[in-house]
Amino acid sequence: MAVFSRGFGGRARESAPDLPPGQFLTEDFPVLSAGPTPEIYTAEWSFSIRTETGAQHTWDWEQFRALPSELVSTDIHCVTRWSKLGTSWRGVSLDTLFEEVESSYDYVMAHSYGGYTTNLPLEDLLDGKAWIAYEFDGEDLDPEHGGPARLLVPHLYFWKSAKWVRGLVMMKDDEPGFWEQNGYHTYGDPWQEQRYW
Ligand SMILES: Nc1nc2c(c(=O)[nH]1)N[C@H]1C(S)=C(S)[C@@H](COP(=O)(O)O)O[C@H]1N2
Ligand SMILES: [Mo]
Repeated sequence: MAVFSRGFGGRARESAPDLPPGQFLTEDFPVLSAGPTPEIYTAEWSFSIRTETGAQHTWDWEQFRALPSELVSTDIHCVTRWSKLGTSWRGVSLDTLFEEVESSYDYVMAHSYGGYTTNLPLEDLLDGKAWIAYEFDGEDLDPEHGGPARLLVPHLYFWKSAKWVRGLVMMKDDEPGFWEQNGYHTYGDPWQEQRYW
């Protein structure tokens, strides 16, 4: 069998069982943004979850940072074929944030400062699968990587991990976000190679 290596100085899949099909390892941390990095001051930052009743649960930075946080060590997989293994983050579990939220809807649209959106099933945000992350490698999250805080949903392609996230809106039906309207798969499971539709 041919041993191949391509892009990002990566190693081929054979040497890394943690690598989903078609992905290549990278040691650095590429920045992928559809627009400019927004300037967000934590004094003006807030995160909210809005439900079908119009109820809005909002946390300012102080309230958010007072919530229990978790250290998360995880692999991340970008649809442009780079993967990074064993990344380390700190964030607040979506389980913690949803403790206060009552909704019968099954889907979520994540909204970011700057206008980016991405859609997810609610169940992919719960049960220890997703965080609002504010540290990477023990440091405040860089603005380029979504600081002060971003969504982290590592079991799906990384476009689902909305940088500069400012809120979630509950949806009755699945509706496409920014990349999903532009050809990316509605769900985006890297192990199924759900890249595009
Ligand atoms: N707000 C916002 N979030 C975003 C994006 C974006 O353009 N804007 N790009 C997505 C894509 S396609 C990827 S691969 C990751 C990249 O995150 P990184 O720049 O920290 O590597 O962020 C995702 N979240
Ligand atoms: Mo991406």
